[in-house]
Amino acid sequence: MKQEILYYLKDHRDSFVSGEALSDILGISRTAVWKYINELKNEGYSFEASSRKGYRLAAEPDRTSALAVGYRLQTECIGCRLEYLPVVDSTNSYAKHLAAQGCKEGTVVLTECQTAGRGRLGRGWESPAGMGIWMSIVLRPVIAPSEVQIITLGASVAVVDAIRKVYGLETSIKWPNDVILHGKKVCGILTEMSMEMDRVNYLILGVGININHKAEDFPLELRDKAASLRMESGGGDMLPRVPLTQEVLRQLEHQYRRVLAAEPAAILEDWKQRSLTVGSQVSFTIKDVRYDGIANDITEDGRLVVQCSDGVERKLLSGEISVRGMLGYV
Ligand code: BT5
Repeated sequence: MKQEILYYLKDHRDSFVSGEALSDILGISRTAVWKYINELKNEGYSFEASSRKGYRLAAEPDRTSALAVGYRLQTECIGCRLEYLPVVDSTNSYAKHLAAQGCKEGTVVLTECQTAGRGRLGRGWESPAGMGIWMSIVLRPVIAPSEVQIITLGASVAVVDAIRKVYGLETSIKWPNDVILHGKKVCGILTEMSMEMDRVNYLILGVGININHKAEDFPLELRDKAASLRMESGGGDMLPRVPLTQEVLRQLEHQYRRVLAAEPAAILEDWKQRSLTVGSQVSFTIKDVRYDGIANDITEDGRLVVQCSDGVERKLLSGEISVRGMLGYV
């Protein structure tokens, strides 16, 4: 009911709505209306209130709560259930727990702050309170485990497109799926799966986007390679996180539909267009031997195809090797 009150006031934010009207429309008592309004106030919403005219929504907190993100989200699958936790160890771990209990496909776990955010290969992910979007999505695609990589590639395309649409910033993808702005990492994606023999049980797609950090909000050792979208767009006002969260979910739904419709070529094409790595000179090391070459393609299973200077074409699997661009962090 709290949600209905909030959404009604959001839909009518240009006018006052009386407590009586709200109680009639929603079929609850005026005391109940007052109680929910107070709950919303405690969550950071503020209202203009007049005993004659009623309530008008004055300001909303920039919090990636289920209430805020769910408003006019207009997706069918991704975001059908939104779970919001003010603090959590890792949204991926929490989502895994929900998935193992059988939650619906498209369930999204959102938080303000992760105390043990995770990167790939046991690495950590800095996720300070209120600075970014830290969320995980539960998917149950009917595909083989070997096909899962295309979902991660599609997710990085979704993030780039959402950032462009909401903030007008042009980010790029560094193989396999880091999102980069001006040479610094602004987003990382962690896909984890539970599988049985030849089918995927569930997949957890974890997305971390740095939005409002200042340089000093990053640990020293990350400052030369990590940044937030605000820092890289002039460091002005805080960027609102809710519209971007919503747009990422919409774009993810679009990409996920393409996966289910077996359109990997379209996703790969989009990925390549947004990629900094394909077309670049790269170097990598296998068993202490360094190789140089030009990255010229990506395969459906996410391998980077490199034409090496020794004349051999090598297909690199992410997770095994780290590729460095010759010109900084690309
Ligand atoms: C990633 O790993 O880039 C995947 C990050 C996924 C984070 C999301 S947040 C929601 C969900 N829940 C989770 O627990 N995780 C997911 P990787 O490529 O391994 O990058 C990790 C490395 O990036 C670290 O070792 C640091 O060097 C660096 N790093 C850590 N925090 C960072 C940040 N906030 N921004 C940029 N770089 C960071």
